[in-house]
Amino acid sequence: ASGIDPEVLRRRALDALLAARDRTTLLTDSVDDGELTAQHSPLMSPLVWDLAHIGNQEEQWLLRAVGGREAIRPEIDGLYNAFEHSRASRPSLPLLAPTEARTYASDVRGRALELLEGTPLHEGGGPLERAGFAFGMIAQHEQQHDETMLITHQLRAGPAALTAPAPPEPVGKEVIPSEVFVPGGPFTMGTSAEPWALDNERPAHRRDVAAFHLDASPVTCGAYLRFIEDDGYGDERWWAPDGWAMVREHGLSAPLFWRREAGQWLRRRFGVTEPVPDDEPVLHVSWYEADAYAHWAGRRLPTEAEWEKAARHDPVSGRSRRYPWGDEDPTPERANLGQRHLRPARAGAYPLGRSPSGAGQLIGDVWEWTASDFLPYPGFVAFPYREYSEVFFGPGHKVLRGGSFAVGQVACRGTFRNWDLPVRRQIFAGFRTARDA
Ligand code: AVJ
Ligand code: FE
Repeated sequence: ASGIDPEVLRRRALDALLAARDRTTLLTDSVDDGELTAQHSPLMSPLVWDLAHIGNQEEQWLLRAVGGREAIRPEIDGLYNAFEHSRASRPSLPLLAPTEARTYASDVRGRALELLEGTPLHEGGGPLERAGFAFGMIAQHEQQHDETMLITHQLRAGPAALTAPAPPEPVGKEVIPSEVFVPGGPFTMGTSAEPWALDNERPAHRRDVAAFHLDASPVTCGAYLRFIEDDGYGDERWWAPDGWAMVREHGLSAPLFWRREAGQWLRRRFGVTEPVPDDEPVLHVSWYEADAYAHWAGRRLPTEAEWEKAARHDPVSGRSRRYPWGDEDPTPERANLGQRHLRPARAGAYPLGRSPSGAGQLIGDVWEWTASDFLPYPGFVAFPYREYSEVFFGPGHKVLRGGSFAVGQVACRGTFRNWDLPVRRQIFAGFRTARDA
């Protein structure tokens, strides 16, 4: 039981669905039809696939599963099933054309909003309806694809299609400590109360975590440059064997989108080339690069449990918060989320977002690689479909925490778990490091 008034949840679902659709529209209207159907990278779907897939998931879970409606276009389900076709193969499928995809997604949305208005969300309902779970899940799904589409925008060649104001600067002359101390002892990990928490965040359970130190901010580009300049990419000692193989095979020498020209490090960011900023969290590094940097620095990546304890545990009350700053939802003063800015804020920004341990920028800015494999919590139950989380559990995927500037706030919280392959670099991922106390 979430204890939240169903009418509040209905309003929240509406706001989250509308916010997601505003962003989806911008991401798909800011390039021409040729770019919507093109493949900008074999790692990504054409943008027009994401658009119709968003509509198709919404149709399946809201209109059909919750509403009991007939399929609008049953013949397209297979095209938009992520497990039937690899991303690389999607451009050659008979996909809906841009105009059809837009019409389909907005047709589904119109009916879904009617359904939201008419569906009882109280405790006595079924598991999809209760507390508006299916509506919250679908809003999260669209916001996750908005992040995926922003990755496609970052990978596309050509001049900028999107712009955004700079994120806030760190305030005053406050010197942030380089690391914070988190005392040892048990804490509550995961959640059984958050109404729209996804299956992999459940259930709440106790975890014992030994005392450790954690970087107060994500590792910056400037710090990462010292690793590069110390021949970090050329020194096998720092690398996991598969990471070293990746470095050799692809000749890696810096984060994705960086290059060195006339003695200066530059990066390409949404169609603009600019100097690498020293004190901004580093982005576009794989798990292997994060892990190698940590070893070079004489440190290690935090485990997922350490990350969550530093972010949520309140030593005064002994309970775990929804967010580092407390239980209140994110605001623009607390975290860099939702594509308001198209880059992370400098280390030390968002003082109002800090955790009781004193760590900053845990939520928003950059996804943070952890040392941990993506595994189920004790008592995990797949819901509502095995393909959301369960099929990805295992040593192949590493957990990322905290969300990036690109993810919407409904899909980001202290318990939210993301995962990816350790070789992936196109995602908006950075990291921070830890050490035993
Ligand atoms: C949780 C971000 C890994 O993008 O593959 C979207 C989210 N799942 N559609 C992904 C998701 C189904 C997922 N991640
Ligand atoms: Fe999806």
